[in-house]
Amino acid sequence: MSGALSRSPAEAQRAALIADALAGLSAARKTLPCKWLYDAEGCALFEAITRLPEYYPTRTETRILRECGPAIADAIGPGAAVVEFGPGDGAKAVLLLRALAAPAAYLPVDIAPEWLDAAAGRVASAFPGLPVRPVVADFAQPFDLAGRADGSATHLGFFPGSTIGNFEPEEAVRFLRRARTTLRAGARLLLGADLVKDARVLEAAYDDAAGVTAAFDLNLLARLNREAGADFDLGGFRHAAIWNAEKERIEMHLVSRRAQSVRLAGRVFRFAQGETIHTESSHKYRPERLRDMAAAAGWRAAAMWTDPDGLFSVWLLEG
Ligand code: AVI
Repeated sequence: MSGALSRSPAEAQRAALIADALAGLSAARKTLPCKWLYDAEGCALFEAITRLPEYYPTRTETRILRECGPAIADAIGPGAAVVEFGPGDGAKAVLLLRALAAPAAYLPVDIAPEWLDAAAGRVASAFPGLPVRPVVADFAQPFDLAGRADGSATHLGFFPGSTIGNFEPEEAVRFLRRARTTLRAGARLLLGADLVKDARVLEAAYDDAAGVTAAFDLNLLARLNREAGADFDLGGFRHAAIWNAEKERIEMHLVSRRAQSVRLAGRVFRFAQGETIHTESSHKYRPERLRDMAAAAGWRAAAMWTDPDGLFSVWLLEG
């Protein structure tokens, strides 16, 4: 058997992290994929971010789901099987399922079994008797609901949190197109998307006064030290959140405080003072752009709900 085939999931994950780091740090503009921000420490820091005063998306979307719940439920109707892409701790699913009339089932989809267990457990205890069928899959890649699908119910995809904003726009369209195929005929999708707003509000949301987002970003270097044997000096980098007005996205960067070299997997990477590693993009959308993206993926925007300040949007798309 070859080495690759006999790898444990943890070894395969470490190899993928190293491969991505070597590719990203070799690029003319250094970058690291944002999915690597979420190890156990990163997930805990992200949970803390969602409670920060500056980070408005989570509490605003929660408010929309709560206050517009009856209108959302009316638009969706009874008997939908809810398929949630990346359920986190299942808290938003509980809100949605509570609003909906007679949901048929709950199918959380995630690559990480620990997230699935948390979401499935929370929903199962809030709704005894509701069929809960976790699906282990990477929802950023094509997958099939297969045996988990509910033959009699129509599927309602649920993709809250503006996670769609972490995709490049072309990737977002590909995701939306695949979701239509996965959810099958008659599908609908309830999608949370953050809206374009004042750059100062956005930069504060991604560079909070308590430094939690900075710790979340810098944890990526700590992770590379822990898991990839790199020798990043964490004190040699600082976090920055920059509004890119042309691309309408907040970018997180780790900025090198001085000229320095870092070793990783036998390679040496040189940083000039002020050079950055781009670690995440969080795209913000104008309603018309989101509607066009949905249409490019074959969806029709049936309804949109927002908060009184127009910070965040929740969309019902029909296939
Ligand atoms: C997960 N995702 C939607 C968050 C966002 O707002 O783009 C990740 C995040 N990064 C920094 N703060 C929050």
